[in-house]
Amino acid sequence: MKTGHSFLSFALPVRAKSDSERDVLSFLRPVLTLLAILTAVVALPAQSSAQNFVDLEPTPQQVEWQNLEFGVIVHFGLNTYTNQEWGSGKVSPSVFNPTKFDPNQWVEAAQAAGAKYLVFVAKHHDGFCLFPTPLTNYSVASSPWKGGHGDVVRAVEEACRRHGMKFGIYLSPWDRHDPSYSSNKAYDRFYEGLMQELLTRYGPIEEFWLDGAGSAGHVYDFKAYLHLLRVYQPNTLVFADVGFMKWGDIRWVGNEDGYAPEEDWDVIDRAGYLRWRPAECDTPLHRRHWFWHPNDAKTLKTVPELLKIYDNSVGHGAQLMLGISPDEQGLLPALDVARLREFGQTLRRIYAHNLAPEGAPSANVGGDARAALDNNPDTFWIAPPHTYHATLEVRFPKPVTFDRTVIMEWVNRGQHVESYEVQAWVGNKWQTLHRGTSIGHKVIDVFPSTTSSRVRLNILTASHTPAIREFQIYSGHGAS
Ligand code: FUL
Repeated sequence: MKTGHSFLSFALPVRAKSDSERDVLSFLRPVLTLLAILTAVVALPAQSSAQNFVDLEPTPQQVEWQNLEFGVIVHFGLNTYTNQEWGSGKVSPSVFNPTKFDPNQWVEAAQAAGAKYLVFVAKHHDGFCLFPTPLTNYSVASSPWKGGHGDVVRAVEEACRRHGMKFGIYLSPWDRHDPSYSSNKAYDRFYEGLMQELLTRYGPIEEFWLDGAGSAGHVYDFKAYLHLLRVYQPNTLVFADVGFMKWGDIRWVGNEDGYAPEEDWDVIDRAGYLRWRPAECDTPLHRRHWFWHPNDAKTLKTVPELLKIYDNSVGHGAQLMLGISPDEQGLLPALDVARLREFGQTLRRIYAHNLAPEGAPSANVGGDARAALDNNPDTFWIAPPHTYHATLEVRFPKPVTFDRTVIMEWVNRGQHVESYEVQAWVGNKWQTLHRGTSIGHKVIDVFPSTTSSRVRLNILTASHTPAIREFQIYSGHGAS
């Protein structure tokens, strides 16, 4: 705009010396002015709103959240007592009466599996609130549990804090009970009221879940919801699925199977503008069941199934969110607890012994390559400046046998690796064990068991100087 103003001030003060000149000038002045404006516009410095993929970086909150890798979501409410997944909103709160309610047991079971955060469903689609609120009678306060004086959200939150587990909340926008739902504006005020209570009563909220199911055709005032959220909980990350994606800091991976694609980018294009939106893979521990159902042991996922899910979610740079569901007593079933423990034990066994620290970077690797081999994700190796291809070779004093690698990119300044190979020196040449695309927060690559004293991460292409937190080498053989 500055350029434009200087052009105008040059063009306008043209003075005439005679009447004829004045006539010509009075005719020309508007033409000159128009010309000046056009020239100014054309001469404007190119102000582009285009963004470059390589410039996109996560917020500190996103970095912290991505480091958690694995969380659980807990569904517990009226559906638990009615063998339902989507409650009608017409079930009486009188059915809610857990006799052995113990959220410590849920948290301990989730931690035994390795989960680092827990999102609790404070209101599902049936509209029943698991916390007391003056805004509706459809809540635990109208149930016989604790004579109507209980607060499930509070008890879960306290159990999480006690065990050092991060705590999050799911508050379904779709509401099949509250009469205000038929009016967009009235419902907005109701939903905001519930949000305000949840955001101000229960301490720091790690993640706020916006589930889009059932909401087709309803218009929500997300701008106001998010405003409220940022006022009371500026560090909370919003999960948002299909319809609400614009409002999310975290995106739905697009299925409930726990699978992220092998090529998984944290930056996505939302109709012309780029945003850092890491994916969360939500999937229930029981096939297709988020709530507890009687006689449901046959849907319980096996350890090999869970390991496959882990490899395809956490192992593809995304977050795993496993759904767990307490029964009508308020306890996770013993079989579920045992399965979670077994899953966690197997993970710990596979990743117990990282071989990389036993080796040393070969002399031709630039930078502090040991930082990627020290089993410490808080340190990282940066390839020499302006290199877009780099190799990190590890040499072992004697051959090691391994069948998987874990690679972590330092994403604080962006996700840059676009293609890479894991290779081993076998029979006097480099043999490619795995060829991949994106790395991001973490990738797990599994391949046939290999023995070698030289292993390398060969970064074929990076959009910016690559930075690697960890290049870990394991023999998980037989563990799964
Ligand atoms: C879905 C819901 O419809 C399911 O009932 C469950 O809550 C799952 C986590 O999200 O969209």
